[in-house]
Amino acid sequence: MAKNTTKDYDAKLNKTVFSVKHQRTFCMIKPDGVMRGLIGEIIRRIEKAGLKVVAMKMIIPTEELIKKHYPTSDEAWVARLGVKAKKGLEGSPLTAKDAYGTDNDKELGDSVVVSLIQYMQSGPVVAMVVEGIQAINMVRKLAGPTLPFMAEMGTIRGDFSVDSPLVANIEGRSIHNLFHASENPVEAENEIKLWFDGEIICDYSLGNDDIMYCKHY
Ligand code: IDP
Ligand code: MG
Repeated sequence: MAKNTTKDYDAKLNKTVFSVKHQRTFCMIKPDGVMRGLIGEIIRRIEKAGLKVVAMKMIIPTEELIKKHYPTSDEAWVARLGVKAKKGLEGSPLTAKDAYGTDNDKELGDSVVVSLIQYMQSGPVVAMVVEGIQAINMVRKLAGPTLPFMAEMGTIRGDFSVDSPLVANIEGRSIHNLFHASENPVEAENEIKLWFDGEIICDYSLGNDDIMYCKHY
């Protein structure tokens, strides 16, 4: 069996470092973010962290695109939305049945999906592909958790919203949380393919690369 040479090792290491440094994620400024004039503010935060926007466009998504983006035919995913909505009631005097007329996770998730489609078509969105070290986790960190009233200050959702499912679900609307970011590598890959299928994703260097990382891969 061939022995691993230092050269093989270096090549493997370079490849690994390359894939970490050039990880790509999908993110999107939702209609409330666009209509509140926060496009620049949100992109500024992405760039300030050292991440790079490598593709971008503004569109009003079709219902078909939204349904593909959110796996609305996946029962487990829909039920997870219901669980999240219930979590938002923790600490309030209301039960899920009081607030939503049901405590069934799937039924609750289904009503969230309907309002989510309306929300995502209420205006244009800015869809982006962002690249950089651990970009998926980094952009989620910049976004903050789903429910703005629980999101820390300093995050996009925490700084620009106080929305809570307690109010949103009773009003029959989606949580307005300004921004979407892929949660994991599988979501990132699917969402980039869905939103930028066949479109050019740009390859360029940032002026800070030399100072931040010293070495090019
Ligand atoms: P994420 O956007 O943080 O990844 P998901 O659980 O994937 O959160 O939910 C997708 C979107 O559905 C959320 O960003 C939010 O706009 C909406 N949403 C989530 N939970 C609720 C809810 O309880 N009520 C209304 N809308 C919700
Ligand atoms: Mg999600």
